[in-house]
Amino acid sequence: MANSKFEYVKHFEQPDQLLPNTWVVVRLDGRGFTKFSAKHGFEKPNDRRALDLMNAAARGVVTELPDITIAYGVSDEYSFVFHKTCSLFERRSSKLVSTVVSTFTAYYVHLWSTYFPDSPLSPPLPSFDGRAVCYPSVQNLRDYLSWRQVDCHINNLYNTTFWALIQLGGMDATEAEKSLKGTYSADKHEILFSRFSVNYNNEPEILRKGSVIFRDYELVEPDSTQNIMLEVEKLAEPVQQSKTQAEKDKKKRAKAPIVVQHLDIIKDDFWDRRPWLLSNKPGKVPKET
Ligand SMILES: Nc1nc2c(ncn2[C@@H]2O[C@H](COP(=O)(O)OP(=O)(O)OP(=O)(O)O)[C@@H](O)[C@H]2O)c(=O)[nH]1
Ligand SMILES: [Mg+2]
Repeated sequence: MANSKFEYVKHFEQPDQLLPNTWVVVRLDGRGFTKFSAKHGFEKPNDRRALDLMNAAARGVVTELPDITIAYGVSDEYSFVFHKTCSLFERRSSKLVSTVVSTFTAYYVHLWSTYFPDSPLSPPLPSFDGRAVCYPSVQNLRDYLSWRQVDCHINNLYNTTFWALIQLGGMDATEAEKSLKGTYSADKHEILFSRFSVNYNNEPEILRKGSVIFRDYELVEPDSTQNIMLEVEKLAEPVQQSKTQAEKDKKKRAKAPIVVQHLDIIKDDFWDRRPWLLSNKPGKVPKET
C-alpha cells in the first residue's frame, strides 16, 4: 500500500500499556445518577430494580470477557477484575476501559425496559465513566475489593438510617443529617432498632454486602488451598499452556455458570473456597441438575 503524506499522523498515537503481570481493575460509575435516579423514581435509599439491572448488565460484561475473573458492584458503580495473566495485547488502558464501559452501557440500555417497564428512557440517557488501575499483588487486589465492600457497608448503614429517620420518623433531610452527625456504626444500629424496630443485620444481603459476580465451580475444602495466594504471587509470567489444555480450559470456562451473589469478600474463606478466582485455572464444573 502506498504511503500517503497524511500517514505521519499515526505517530501521534501514544502507547497506553498497562503494567504486565498485574491485576487490572476497571471501575465504572454512573454519570449524574443522583439526577438520573430521581428522574426515573428510584426508591430511596435502595431500588431493587436498579440494583438488579446493574447486576444483569455486569453479568453481560463478565459473560463476554472471559479474562474477567470477578466483578463487584454497589449503587451505580461496578469494578471488573482482569486476571494478572490477561494477554499483553489486551493490556491497553483505553482498550479495556472502552470495551467494558460500552459493553456495560449497551446491556444497561438494552435491559432497561425489563426492569423499568413503566419508565421509558429519554435523554439524558444513562452513561458511565470508567478508569483502569493496576494492582501488583493479590493482597493489593483483595484490599481494593475490601475497600469497596467496606464502603458499601458504611454508606448503606448511613443511608438506611437517614431514610428511616425521614420516612418512618417524619424528619426532614436537615434534621436527619443533624441526628446522624458524629454517630458511630453502633449508634446507627441502635437508632434503627430502638426507634424503628429495624434490625440492620436482617436487611437484605444485596444491600449490606453488594454484589459479586464470578464463574462458579464446585467449592473446595478451605485447607486444601492454603497456599493459593503464594502460588499465584510466584507466577512471574503467564504459564505456557499447551493448545489442548488451553482449549479444555476455555470449554470449562464457557460451561461454568456465571453467578451473582452477595457474600463477604473481605474474609479469607471466600477466596480459599474458590481458588479458581485467583489461579484462573477452572475448577470442577458442577453437574447439571
Ligand atoms: N434513590 C436511589 N438512588 C440511587 C440508587 N443507587 C444509586 N443512586 C444514586 O446515585 C448516586 C451515586 O453516587 P455518585 O456516583 O457519587 O453520584 P452521581 O450523581 O452519579 O455523580 P457522578 O458519579 O460524579 O457523575 C447516589 O448518590 C444516589 O443519588 C438507588 O438504588 N436508589
Ligand atoms: Mg455516579
